[in-house]
Amino acid sequence: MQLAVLCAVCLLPGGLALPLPPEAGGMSELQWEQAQRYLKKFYPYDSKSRDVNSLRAKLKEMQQFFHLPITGMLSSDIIKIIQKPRCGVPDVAEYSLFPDRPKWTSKVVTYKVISYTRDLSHFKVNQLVDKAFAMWSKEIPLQFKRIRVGIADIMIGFARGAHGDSFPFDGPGNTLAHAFAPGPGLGGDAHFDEDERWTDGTSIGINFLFAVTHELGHSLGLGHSSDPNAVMYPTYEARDAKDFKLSQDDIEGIQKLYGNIYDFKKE
Ligand SMILES: [Ca+2]
Ligand SMILES: [Zn+2]
Ligand SMILES: [Zn+2]
Repeated sequence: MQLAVLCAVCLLPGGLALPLPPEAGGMSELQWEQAQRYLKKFYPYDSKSRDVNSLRAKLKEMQQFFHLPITGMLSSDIIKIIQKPRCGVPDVAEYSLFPDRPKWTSKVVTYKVISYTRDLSHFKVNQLVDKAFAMWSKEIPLQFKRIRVGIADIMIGFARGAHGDSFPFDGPGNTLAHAFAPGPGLGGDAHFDEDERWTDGTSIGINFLFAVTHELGHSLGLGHSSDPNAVMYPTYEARDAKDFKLSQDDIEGIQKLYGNIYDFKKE
């Protein structure tokens, strides 16, 4: 599938206090272990540069993504990023490895909400999902249609822990959601961690509109953006709900895949 292959958790032999490698940058053992797990999960592809030290290469990739000095060593800046809640999709999209970036080829793409959160009413979830789709469809010649029965291209749902796709959620915090790039089966589907506290912006928690707009970007074929203003930025930051909209970077990305809606209308 288009989502990353998650690696098994890497554990050091218990009780054996190994000296930390220079890449640990003088951080604590706990932080170094946290960083290793994070790098393996969100930077899963081994770089072509046969760097024997793949963790150093991954650290460099991460530093490049987040516009940090590229040292290949752990730093407090990285620790700060690691501790933020975020999307479960890696920062190096798998599709960028293939010449054919997956996208929907039909003009109408169907979607369906298959399970709900206890935190918001069904009505509210449906309304916010519609709103998120509208934000994307405004920019591209693609229509989205909600269906109530049968299998939709994009199946949207909430689940906790293991939920049938080999990318189990991790309890409150950390990974908030993930989605699959366009394709059959799981392709296009978007999953939200029911162990988060979801909100429509009227209370404390993770703003569902922000999260679903981001995940639908993946469902349409976008990877993560390193532009902090982009909806497709990988970490979650509470934003002003009133001004929430796609950034220029998101719009350019999605139009690169599907073209501009105005060009389409002229035809
Ligand atoms: Ca979580
Ligand atoms: Zn994401
Ligand atoms: Zn899932």
